[in-house]
Amino acid sequence: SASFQWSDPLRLEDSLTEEEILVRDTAHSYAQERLAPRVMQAFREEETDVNIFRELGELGLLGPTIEGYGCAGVGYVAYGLIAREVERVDSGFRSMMSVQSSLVMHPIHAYGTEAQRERYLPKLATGEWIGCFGLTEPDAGSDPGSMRTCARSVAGGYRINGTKTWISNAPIADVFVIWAKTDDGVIRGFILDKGMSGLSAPKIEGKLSLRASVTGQIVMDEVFVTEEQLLPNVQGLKGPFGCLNNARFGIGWGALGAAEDCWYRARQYTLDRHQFGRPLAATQLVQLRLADMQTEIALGLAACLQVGRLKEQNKAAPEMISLIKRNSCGKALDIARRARDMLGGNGIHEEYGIIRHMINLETVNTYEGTHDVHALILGRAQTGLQAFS
Ligand code: TGC
Ligand code: FAD
Repeated sequence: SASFQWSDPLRLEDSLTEEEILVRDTAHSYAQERLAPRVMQAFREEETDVNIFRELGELGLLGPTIEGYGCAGVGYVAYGLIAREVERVDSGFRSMMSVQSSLVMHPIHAYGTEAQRERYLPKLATGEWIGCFGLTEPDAGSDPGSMRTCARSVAGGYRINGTKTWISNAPIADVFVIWAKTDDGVIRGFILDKGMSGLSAPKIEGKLSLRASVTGQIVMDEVFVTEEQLLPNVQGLKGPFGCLNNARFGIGWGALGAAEDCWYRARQYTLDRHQFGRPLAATQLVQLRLADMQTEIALGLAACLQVGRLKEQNKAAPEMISLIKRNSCGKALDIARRARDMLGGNGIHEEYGIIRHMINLETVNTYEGTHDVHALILGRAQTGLQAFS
């Protein structure tokens, strides 16, 4: 007869292939055995351990959906499962990974020349090189089309000027995929290498969220690049948005991994903690909250799986990805706040992890398109009316 498992109420497991389960288990073991013991220190001290890229690379977890160039060539559901396992430990670790895979390796693979692919992808796949993605600017966040960074045509190539801000991995990056307007005002992608004259990536200090993942600016002062550094096969905003489609998809899965960690911890804590002579979990209010968490996570994951399967058939529209990114982030943030409350005073202590997830999820709900921007994308798609401007 049909059985019910509280932690997998809709039997997601039964919808996964053997390969996906293997990838998921690899990511789970790595995250729990190697990342979890490091996370408290990384968050408290704002330490970004570059070895994490190498470790992820060794396990084939970087750029995993790419075929060849040292990459694993698995499907998008497997990619989502990796994000979920890594973010179960910390959103910052998932951020480091998803920028490398979706925002750096993907555009080089999708829009680059064969020479660019061969030069960059193998070293990014092993984690020997670290990548970052520069779209956001001080005056262009939700509206990247208003970017000011420009690539002026000069003899033998381009001179790039501008400042990108809030860039994950930038201070430790070897490879910078940046977006700039050429003389005709069209947005184009360029690959910059660390050490180029006029290129710097100062760290942004004072971040109280996502502290395990370093964030910086990319300052470009007359940086000269040759034509070989231009990504030739895309023009316009669909270049960066094509990358964001993959990264946002991964965040849809990842945020729910963080939510699951909060839920499991709240469940265990309320089973163990007695007040008024009985476990907190024996109270109706606590059971209501646990049921709400379980329901939102199960429904959210089912939606991610559905979009993942469509993505594997090339049938995932960007709006579907907006729907899961927005839903997962918003719900995960609510779950983290609720779980924090259920642990009482202990809920604010680093030992229990929940407040860290909660603070991290504030960023996750904002980057890659804010919760409200994704609502506007969905609103436009159902009304035909553009509400951004
Ligand atoms: P809009 O008119 O909608 O579109 C302009 C052109 O782009 C195309 N396009 C897409 N193509 C592929 N996939 C998508 N998702 C696309 N969305 C739009 C569109 O077809 C059009 O093409 P064409 O050929 O007709 O020109 O553009 P808009 O200027 O009105 O945009 C509005 C809006 C709000 C949808 C968009 O700008 C937006 O999504 N804003 C949010 C910005 C954002 O997500 N930034 C993310 C920065 S990267 C980051 O946060 C990384 S953190 C990662 C980590 O650390 O883990
Ligand atoms: P704004 O666009 O100024 O938005 C502020 C508020 O206004 C939001 O609530 C927003 O929803 C709302 N708003 C904006 N427009 C509208 C509208 N038309 N109608 C109604 N409300 C609106 N970017 C990169 O390019 N690469 C990275 O690697 C990267 N990493 C990041 C890491 C961190 C830790 C953070 C915090 C951000 C990162 N970002 C990165 C930037 C991120 O994508 C932006 O912060 C995000 O897109 C929002 O832009 P903004 O911060 O300028 O906010």
